[in-house]
Amino acid sequence: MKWNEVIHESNSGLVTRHALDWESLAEQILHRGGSPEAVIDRLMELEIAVPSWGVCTGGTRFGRFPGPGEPRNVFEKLEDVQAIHLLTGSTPRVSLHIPWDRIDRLHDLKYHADSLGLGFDAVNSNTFEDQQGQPVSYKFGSLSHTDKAVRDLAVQHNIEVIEVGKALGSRALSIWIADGSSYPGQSHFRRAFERALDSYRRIYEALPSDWRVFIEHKPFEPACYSTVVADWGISYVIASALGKKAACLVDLGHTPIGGNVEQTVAMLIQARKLAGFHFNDCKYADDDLTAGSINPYQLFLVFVELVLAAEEGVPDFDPAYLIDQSHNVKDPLEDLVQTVGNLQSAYARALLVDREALARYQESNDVLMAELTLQEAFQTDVRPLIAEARRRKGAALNPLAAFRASGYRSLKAKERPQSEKTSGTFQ
Ligand SMILES: [Mn+2]
Repeated sequence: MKWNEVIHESNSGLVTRHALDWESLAEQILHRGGSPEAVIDRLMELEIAVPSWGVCTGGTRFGRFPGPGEPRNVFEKLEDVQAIHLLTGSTPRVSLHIPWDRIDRLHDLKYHADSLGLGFDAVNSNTFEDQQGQPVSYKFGSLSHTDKAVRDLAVQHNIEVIEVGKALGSRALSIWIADGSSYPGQSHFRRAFERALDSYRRIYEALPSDWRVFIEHKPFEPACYSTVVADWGISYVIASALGKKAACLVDLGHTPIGGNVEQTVAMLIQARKLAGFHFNDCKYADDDLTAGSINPYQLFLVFVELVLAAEEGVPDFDPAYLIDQSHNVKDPLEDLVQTVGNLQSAYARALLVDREALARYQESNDVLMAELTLQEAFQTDVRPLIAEARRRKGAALNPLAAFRASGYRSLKAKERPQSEKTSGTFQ
């Protein structure tokens, strides 16, 4: 696929209209006392990692309906991530999942990624399902299991994942443990926590000095009654106990309904323990829907906290932006392109907030004007702004239109007959 030609062709039909829209928006921003060029510069720096499992169709508890042309191995997954990157200009790295992406030829994989212009973000371990031939089972937990042999296996797996990441140039390990209990009485909360912390410590010791480890919390699922790392308080306790290389990852679907995610983000920034994000959206539970599809205002408010922290120069503030979604009914690539657009849009709107005015209204307790200051930015149609940022990076003015016009999916449907089980599906 000659993406340069596809993008050029698509952009040439849109650029005249775009120039008018961009000029009008830039004028509007200037009139409000903002700097359109400063916003564009920041927006062009936004980098989001695509999870390798995201380019495949996800599944639900009820079933999975794979689409045509899905990648059959990690090499093909990288091709798809490259397509998203060239169209959106914002996804230069992929986040692998071991064992779903396990291969022996790591050198070849690194070479393949280099040739596609891609790098590797956080590597993900998996101790939530048993692998073939595994000597002991994760059925009743992994890092917190009552049996030391199971804990040893889970620790060893994480160390192996670090080794994979080192060979590929990753600099972070992301751990989600599924440990927990489904019924009251099943687990001794404090002892399970102590065992988990001890396992985390052993993994932490194996971490290279320039690496970080992301501790992800989740209130339920697969365990239904309790999880060992249920909320950001527990993940903060773990990250603090481990040390400077450990921090807390916020998956936007892992806050109970009604929870204030943006405040959690602000508090983790304040504590110097925000590792980054798993972006997605939800309506009822951990739905892993397209980021910004259900609650775009919340996504905007999260980005407002990030913009404020960056502007205030908070020390150690370097959040990783990762997507964690399950694409069940949309084409996974289209969904990811849409997701990146929604993230660019939330970020652009947050950058448009008049921070001086907001601070002034907060100090004088002018509640209405403080809220309106946020809403003025949120209600701005930033589509010309993000299109302009993409255009300047050589990406598509309208990435979804360019993708559909490319014929990529039908080409891949021919190239990738689904004779084998697609690896890396997400439940
Ligand atoms: Mn996640």
